[in-house]
Amino acid sequence: MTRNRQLADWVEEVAQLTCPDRVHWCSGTPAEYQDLVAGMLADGTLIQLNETTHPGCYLHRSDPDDVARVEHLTFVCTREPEDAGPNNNWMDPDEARQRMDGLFEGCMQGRTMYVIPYCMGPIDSPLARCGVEITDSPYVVVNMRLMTRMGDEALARIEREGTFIRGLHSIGELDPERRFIMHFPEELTIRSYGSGYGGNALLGKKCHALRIASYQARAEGWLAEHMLILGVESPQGEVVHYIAAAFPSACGKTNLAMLIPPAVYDGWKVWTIGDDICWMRPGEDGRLWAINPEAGFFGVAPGTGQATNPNALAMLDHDAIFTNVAVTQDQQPWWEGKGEGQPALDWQGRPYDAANGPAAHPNSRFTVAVRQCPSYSERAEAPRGVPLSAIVFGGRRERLVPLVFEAESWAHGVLVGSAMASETTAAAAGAVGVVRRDPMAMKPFCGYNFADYFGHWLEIGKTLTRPPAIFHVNWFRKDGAGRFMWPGFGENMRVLDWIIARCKGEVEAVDSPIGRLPRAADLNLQGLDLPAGVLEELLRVDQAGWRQEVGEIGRYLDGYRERLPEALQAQLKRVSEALSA
Ligand code: GTP
Ligand code: SPV
Ligand code: MN
Repeated sequence: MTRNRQLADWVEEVAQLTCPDRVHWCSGTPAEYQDLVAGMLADGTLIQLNETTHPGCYLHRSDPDDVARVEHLTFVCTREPEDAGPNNNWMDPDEARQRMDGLFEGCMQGRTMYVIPYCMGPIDSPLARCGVEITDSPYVVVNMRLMTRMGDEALARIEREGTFIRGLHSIGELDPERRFIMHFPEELTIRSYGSGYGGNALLGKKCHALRIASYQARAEGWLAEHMLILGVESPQGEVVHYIAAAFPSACGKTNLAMLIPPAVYDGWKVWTIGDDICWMRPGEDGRLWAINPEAGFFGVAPGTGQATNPNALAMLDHDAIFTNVAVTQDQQPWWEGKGEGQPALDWQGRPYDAANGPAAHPNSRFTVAVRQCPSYSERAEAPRGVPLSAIVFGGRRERLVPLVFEAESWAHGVLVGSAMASETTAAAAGAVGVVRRDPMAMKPFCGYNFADYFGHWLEIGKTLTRPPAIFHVNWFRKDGAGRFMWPGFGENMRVLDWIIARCKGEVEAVDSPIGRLPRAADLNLQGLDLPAGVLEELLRVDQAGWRQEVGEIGRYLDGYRERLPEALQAQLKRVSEALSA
């Protein structure tokens, strides 16, 4: 229970609507977690994994029709459709509320209603924000405990501050025909019905920390972004350089955040601050300061192996929840790319048969507390955050886009971010591998009109006297045979090295119409066997290809019409003219 009147009244109101058998206020204690786990083991919601190799680890198999975010069922409900923008699905807030009331009516009969107070960000950080999620899913509760600072401490902060985001969730019937993820940014509320999966159901993550937070951030002068945060420490023991990077879903944030440098970088260390979401605010010193609002990882399992992300593997052998992975004969979790073991049962619990497709669902995930990551940095707990040296944008682009280039200015960097495109992945329901525009990796996550969002980015830049430099990377170029041309993963350290050298003013760069590229000799390729000509190709600016690309970017941005900031149009014109010269 609580002494905050608004919260008490809202919980009462929701209970009246949804008619649960019981109401449980979550304390966030280990004992509560264990009780919930025991209940879910008993009713089959969770399956115990091998207690010798994976103590405290459980498997959840979701409904086969509920395995990813559903962008076509996700809405931003502002009074004016233009405030949600062409980048969002829009519904009139009154209509949306009525529809959701209809779905939620009596939906928790026979179930327990859990009230989850949570804090996004270090509990004593001025940049942190609180929310309360009401849900009928104990699986959501245990995930929220790993993913956020959840329970009594968060409730105490809510009672001190008096403000919180309201999120109401029910798994409903898990029927895709009765599924909606609704956001009401003007009322700071979220309503999600009919899915128990990831960003649809763990409302602190995409719904609160991105869609609602981006809307709040605009009003309050900060940014809520789909970015990892890492720190790079060199053997010289100078300051740690912090970098935030935005890549679309399943495009490499978790992997980059936990990078282990290759052998030639002896003595270098990459620290993990966050792997998915970054809240950043201009500091009094004119720099941009960032926090990770999350306390856990909800990471893509497939592709996580000893050769790609050993830090992730190391944190997954105890106290983790796996969703939709396969299991081995001896009940160990398994997925494609793990590099050891064999699947016995697939993600649906069927005996593994290659004819049924991959053993683990391509969007199967692990949930684990950040503190279990070997590269996790204590600086992630700093209330004021970490100062950023660089911001990096990137996507999956088989062709055209070079390995790395640098924007000439903050405003040009905003164009580079707004012009991002990437091949779609299994993180959202729908076709995979289709190139789509995904500005700043926020297409599914911006809670307002992208035109206003680009304008807000430009405004933030004006307040920074020491802005981070902005870069674009692409780890995903392919050759004629469909093989990745760049080895990626730990080897991406070589690109980070160049980025930091640029930030420190230690190396020159080559100007091009799209931005500044490395001189081939400035990328450290020692110990790397790149076939002849590959580096040249990765650093080449294909003028004709880019003229076409910039034409497409122009047509995309034209969709935002007169709301599009003039400064962005001017940047586009400048690049377009340079390409035609
Ligand atoms: P979300 O959690 O959905 O936001 O994804 P993410 O951006 O954190 O992506 P993640 O790091 O989980 O990577 C997704 C997939 O891309 C995995 O299968 C990785 O193995 C693969 N991947 C990550 N980094 C690289 C890279 O540098 N090169 C290549 N070729 N693949 C990569
Ligand atoms: C993403 O899709 O970007 C994720 C996974 O991080 S989910 O939490 O499901 O949104
Ligand atoms: Mn993500």
